[in-house]
Amino acid sequence: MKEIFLKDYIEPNYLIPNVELYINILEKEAVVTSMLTIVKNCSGDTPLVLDGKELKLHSVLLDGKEIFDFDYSDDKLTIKNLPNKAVLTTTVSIDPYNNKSMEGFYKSGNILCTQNEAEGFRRVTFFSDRPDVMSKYTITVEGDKKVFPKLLSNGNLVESTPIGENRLRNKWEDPFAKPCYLVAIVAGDLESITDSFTTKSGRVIDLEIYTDPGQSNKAYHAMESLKKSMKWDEDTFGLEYDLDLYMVVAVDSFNAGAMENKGLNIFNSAYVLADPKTATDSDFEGVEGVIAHEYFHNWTGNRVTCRDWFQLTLKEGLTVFRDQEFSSDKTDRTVKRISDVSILRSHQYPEDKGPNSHPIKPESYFTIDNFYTATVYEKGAEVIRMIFTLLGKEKFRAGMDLYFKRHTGEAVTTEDFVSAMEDASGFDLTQFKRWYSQAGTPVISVDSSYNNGEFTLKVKQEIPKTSYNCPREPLFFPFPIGLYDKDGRDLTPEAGKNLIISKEYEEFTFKTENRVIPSLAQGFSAPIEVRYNYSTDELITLLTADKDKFNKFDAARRLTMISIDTIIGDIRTNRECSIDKRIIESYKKLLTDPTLEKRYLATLLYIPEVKDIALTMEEYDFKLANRARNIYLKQLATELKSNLFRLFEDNLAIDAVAERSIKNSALSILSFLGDDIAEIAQKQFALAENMTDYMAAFMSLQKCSDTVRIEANKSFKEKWKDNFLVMNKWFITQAIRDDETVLDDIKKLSLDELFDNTNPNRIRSLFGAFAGRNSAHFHSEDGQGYKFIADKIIDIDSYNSHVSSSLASAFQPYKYLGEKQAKLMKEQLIRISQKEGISTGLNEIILKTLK
Ligand code: HT7
Ligand code: ZN
Repeated sequence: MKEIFLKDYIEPNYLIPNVELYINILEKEAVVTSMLTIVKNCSGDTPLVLDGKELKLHSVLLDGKEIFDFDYSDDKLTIKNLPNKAVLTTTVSIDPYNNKSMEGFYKSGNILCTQNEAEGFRRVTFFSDRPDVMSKYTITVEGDKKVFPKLLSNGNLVESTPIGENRLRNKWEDPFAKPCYLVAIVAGDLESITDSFTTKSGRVIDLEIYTDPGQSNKAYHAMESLKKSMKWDEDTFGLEYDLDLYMVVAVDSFNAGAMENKGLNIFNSAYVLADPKTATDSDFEGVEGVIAHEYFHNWTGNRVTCRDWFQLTLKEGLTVFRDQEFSSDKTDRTVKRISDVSILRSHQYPEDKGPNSHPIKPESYFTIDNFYTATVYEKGAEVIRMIFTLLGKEKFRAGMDLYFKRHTGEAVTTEDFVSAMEDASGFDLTQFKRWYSQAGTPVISVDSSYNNGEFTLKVKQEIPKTSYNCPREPLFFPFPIGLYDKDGRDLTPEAGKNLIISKEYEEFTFKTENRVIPSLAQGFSAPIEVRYNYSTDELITLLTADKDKFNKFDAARRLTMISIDTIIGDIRTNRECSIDKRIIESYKKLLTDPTLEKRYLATLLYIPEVKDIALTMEEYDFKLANRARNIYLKQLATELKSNLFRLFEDNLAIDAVAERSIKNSALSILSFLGDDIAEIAQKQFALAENMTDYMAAFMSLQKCSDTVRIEANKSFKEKWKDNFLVMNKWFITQAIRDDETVLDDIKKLSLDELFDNTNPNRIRSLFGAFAGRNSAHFHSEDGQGYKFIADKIIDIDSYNSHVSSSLASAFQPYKYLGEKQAKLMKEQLIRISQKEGISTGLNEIILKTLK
């Protein structure tokens, strides 16, 4: 394993301004001929070293003449004594049909497609596989026209030629230079829907979405989302699409969500196909968000790309920020913010406490595949959001304009981005830049005092020690606050709205007539953990009165966590458990408050995941966390039963997102009453005309007695067995069931004819959901959960290291487990590490976890 360091970056020794690629798809292999224009970019007689993985080399030609003086070993092709400029032609064979890694050129169902980010292109042909080598590509794809009537690549189709009776050859040209990770090739019998978008300068862009035959009628929502994204990027950032054609292809086998290849996005079908019968409201939002994200990459990622992979957050953090803003504008800003922060808290915060903690811009890696993380993406987006908050909307926009003016067509660094922001705004971001190089979730402990008409907040910031070795200097971030009196009157002074924290310890004093209640870091102003010793009454006041809707939600979250924490204490000391009556009463008021938006009210009915609770414990005890959660939710459901039933019934009549959201949130809490809800859930399950209601009812039926549950399981499977995406939901539901028998069921399901252990979506739905979302049973006391997942990781790693490595993140809590659980987990970690031939990516995760 070789560690790669940012400090070792050097410019490429050779540039490749032009690439001509011929891909000839045959029955058993594809033959790839590439003609690279190579230009020396260094002095001396440095050899040319190209990357190439699992390529069967046929020939190497230099300026048209075959040469033999080269070396192809350890995934590198080395050629010495090159002139300053030459055309290098290589011909290789690759086998897309048996490429289960899903990197490079591979088969998904009946479609052949590529996934080249981060380092897949080296599996297609010999190339300098790094993002700062930018080339103009002409790509010709040839194949049997019956099997592959559609042959697609980046840019514009410039020639389409029948070859004899059976074959077709399509030539594509992309006028914009790009790194090789953005190259895409697709071949298949594809159906499509088409549309167009007229840009602000009047150019007409053809839009095409391709799917498997019979599926394209589910792509209309994706198409609408694409057009909305194009318009939003023009309106918000002045960014116009630059090619004449934008294509999206949906495939069922894909390692991630989607890929932003220039002009030819390739998507996991889960983020393209959606109709109300088969997709939930949340799936619809997922499609809109991912379509937007990949489209926005056209500028933040493609036209301005990363100099090296350490800069990944340059494109990912910024593009996530952009897609979050888009979705906020298109849906409900507060609800979206709460959902984004919840993802950050339940994925990125644990990552920061775990073995793979890293700053948004790491300084070293063994394989970059392990850094497509919540830290680089979601925390990266929070860092951009802080710049946005600090600079304000206009200056942020000026910074973006300057960034594109300076860097379009270049491969740049995060420093280049921050410099553009500073230069355009005059805002000094020197200290702020520490966010790029420091890991860990800062803990902001706030204390308050009241004396002689002065309310003082004492703010202390601590950067925790993490598994990543880096400085822990004070950070600079916005910290807007509100102040409320005990009756909920808003007394926020103007000065409170623009507070900034920059030191380890700071005090802020406000003149108030009485002691007040602070609402801190409003809007979740920074990716920090705010600690303040609120009393239950203070939180209830904020829950009732806080005008900052994020912090109003956060008051509900804090009250829930306090209730569960109290129950944990009660269980530990054998006391009777009960939820504070004041909390119940305040919920009753909320549930009947007509001024609250329904979707927002649904977020206030906050249900934490078991791991969110365990994370607050010094030593993670998932079983106890699960027990306390169940007790809490059952009591909440009992106390609020009539209110929740009323809420459920009052929202039955209108079939719209908001009504479905509040109705099903009520049902979800009521489901902790077990068979009491069987009747209403069965009715909804039988009559539902949309997947949102159907799934909500199905999930609730999982909590009923076995006969009711098994009946629902059978009926679901029978109805949807032929729908790949809907069946993923069924597998997830089975995997996250809270029951001692769940692992035995999962073992049986892994042999089910509908299960395919080479399909990443299926793996994530069954094994990933069990390991990541069924904490109570994955961490079972007999260690069988660990053993089962370890077996799967070992097996999957032999063909798909991306999926095996991400499954291995389930072992992240290792260092926080009690002695007995830790010993059981360690046995499995060691077993994996000792397996011969495990991938570099998996090895990196396991060794870091064991450290
Ligand atoms: N930029 C894309 C990253 C991606 C990826 C990374 C590793 C392995 C497979 C992958 N598929 C797509 C996705 C995005 O952020 O838009
Ligand atoms: Zn992205």
